[in-house]
Amino acid sequence: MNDLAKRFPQNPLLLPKDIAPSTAGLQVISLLNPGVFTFHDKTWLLVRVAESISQKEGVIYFPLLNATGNTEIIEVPLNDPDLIATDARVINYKGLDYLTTISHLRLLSSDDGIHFSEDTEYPGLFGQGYLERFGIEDCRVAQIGDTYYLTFTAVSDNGVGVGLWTTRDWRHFENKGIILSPHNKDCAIFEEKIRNMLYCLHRPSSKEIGGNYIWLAESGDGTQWGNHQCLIKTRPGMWDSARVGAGGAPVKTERGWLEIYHGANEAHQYCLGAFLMDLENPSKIIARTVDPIMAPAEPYELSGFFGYVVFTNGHILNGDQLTIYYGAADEFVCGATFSIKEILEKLI
Ligand code: MAN
Repeated sequence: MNDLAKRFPQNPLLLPKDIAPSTAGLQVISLLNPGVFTFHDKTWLLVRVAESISQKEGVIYFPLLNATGNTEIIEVPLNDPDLIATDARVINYKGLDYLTTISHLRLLSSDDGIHFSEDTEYPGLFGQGYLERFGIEDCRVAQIGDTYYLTFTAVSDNGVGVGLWTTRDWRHFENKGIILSPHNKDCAIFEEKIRNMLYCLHRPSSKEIGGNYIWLAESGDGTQWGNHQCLIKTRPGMWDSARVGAGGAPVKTERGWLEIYHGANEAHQYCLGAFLMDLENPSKIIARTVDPIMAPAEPYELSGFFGYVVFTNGHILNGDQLTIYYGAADEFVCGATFSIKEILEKLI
């Protein structure tokens, strides 16, 4: 492979058929973009499970949580003139946007980092209330002391924002509500305070002036975020020309905070790159990779629910080795390792 990632030979590690649907009648369409953490000496994945019902010819379904918290499936004929269905992920019906799947998060653990399984003592996490009617997605997990911060994408007809839950034991959760209002996603909290403040990367989007850029914010308590600064922009004509967004928690290195991020071009092709922030002042960018450090290449990355995608939002650090877990083609969960040294060599 012509990039820096050493993919696991066992890839894909998890396929949709490996996970049981959350409710009878639903079907798991894809498994993707896991949050990653260690707990009780095991590696854990908080996997995004996207569900719908089996596709039927001539119609399209869109699932959502109704007022009683149950999943309801709306069915629209494909030839309905009010339907725009050109993207496998999102549709527009009668002028409003919907998702074609609804996501929740499932906990899986492993002793070897390769074979993952569920434990009934740790049930899945589901969207709650009207701000999560279209599901919760792409959760980053940051551990600070003995508290885990879960920042995820909360989707509803009101918009796409960032929700926060905290936990210490993965059985009891505190729901802190929406911490970054729409349109915002890809929120990764630094796992260490800097000058007694918490920091996060996040990705607000602006439809008119501006774009899909990575921002930095700081907070005293993890719920109220301020002092927002714009850090990383899209680059015209390059692989990250249309959108950029943070991956997992920044990694502390002797040269600075290292962040693996995703970038996509106008054709919605997702690759990974890296940038480096100053250790004392993370709003200062020291360097950014020119070429992707990982680009879709394997069959399971090139074709699936939404092909030509590698997307990570979690990793495990062990000395120089960074093991990322990633969503491939928006359908499978995979693993790969990087050498931190090799990434830093590209950051000059
Ligand atoms: C984009 C994609 C989808 C996701 C929606 C809402 O369209 O990332 O996978 O479901 O945004 O977050």
